[in-house]
Amino acid sequence: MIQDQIAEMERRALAELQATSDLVALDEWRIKYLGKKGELTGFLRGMGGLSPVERPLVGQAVNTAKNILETAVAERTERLKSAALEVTLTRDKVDVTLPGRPVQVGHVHVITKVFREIIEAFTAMGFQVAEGPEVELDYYNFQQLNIPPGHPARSMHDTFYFSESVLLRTHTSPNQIRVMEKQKPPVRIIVPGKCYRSEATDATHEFMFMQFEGLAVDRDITLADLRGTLAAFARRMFGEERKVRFRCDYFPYVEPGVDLSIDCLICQGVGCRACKYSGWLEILGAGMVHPQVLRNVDIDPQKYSGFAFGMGPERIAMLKYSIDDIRQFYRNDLRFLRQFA
Ligand code: FA5
Repeated sequence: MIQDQIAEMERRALAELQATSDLVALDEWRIKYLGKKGELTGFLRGMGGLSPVERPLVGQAVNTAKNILETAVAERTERLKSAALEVTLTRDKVDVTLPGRPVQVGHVHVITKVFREIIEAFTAMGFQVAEGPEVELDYYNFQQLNIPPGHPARSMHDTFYFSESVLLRTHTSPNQIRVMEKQKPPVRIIVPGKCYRSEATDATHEFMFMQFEGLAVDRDITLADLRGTLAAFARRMFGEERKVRFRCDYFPYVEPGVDLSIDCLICQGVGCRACKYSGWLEILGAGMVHPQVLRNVDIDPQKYSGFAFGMGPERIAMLKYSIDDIRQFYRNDLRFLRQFA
């Protein structure tokens, strides 16, 4: 009897189902018994040759078997899935009590440290911080600062040019013009940033270095204000006992021009490589803003005067930490840099 064959097939299918151990085997089982060409459908296909009396009985037996097998396979699928999940959970178990991996924490670069100290020193005196571009126009870097094409002062700056009119700024002084074009007196700003000069490096010269431009323009500003401001800065940075030396210097955009040196902390003024055996280390150039520079930005030099300075934080860091070669800062030698953690 066909019903017996169906019952036999059902027993076999259930036994095989119990033997399946993973989802792939389950799929194969499903195709074999419940698929379009599976054994169960085979019984339905053979129903054409049955008598009208047998047909509903066999149909019912097939449906019952189908229900039983579908329920069984659904249960088996669930069981195998949760067994697989169990295996994954056990295998990938995270022990939350284990100590974490140590995270490497860096620290700021020594120049950044000095940079921040300089900013604090000047903002405490009422200066504001401004910024300008590193890729600069000849117009701002030279022309508006009284350095027209062919001026001998250009040879003091070994310039990296992109084109006749575009260059890498050689100093932060172009920001004097940029700021005064937009802001009329009173002006009190500092502009930190990178500068570039195509020059041979030595213990005190890099081809890329930082500068801080300072500019104060108002009524009645005198050289005494410049001296007082810079001396106050030097004492805050290096201590009350520091010796400060002003000397005449020439910059076409100031009149008069000065440079400021500090007695060399590295050799205590005796003479060393860093101070070129002079006992002094120059940290900045400065002066009273040239009347023509003020006129260039439509500020009346009869009414207003100002001072400007440009200092190198690397030189300040050298003094502060007794470093006798500026090139150490950008070599990225961690043995050197970690000293300043
Ligand atoms: C200037 O660059 C002027 N613009 C400064 C200035 C501003 C004068 C405003 C007057 C008014 P000087 O070339 O001397 O001047 O550079 C100023 C400072 O920048 C130096 O004292 C030094 O601290 C630093 N500096 C200059 N060239 C280098 C270099 N190659 N490497 C490291 N630091 C440098």
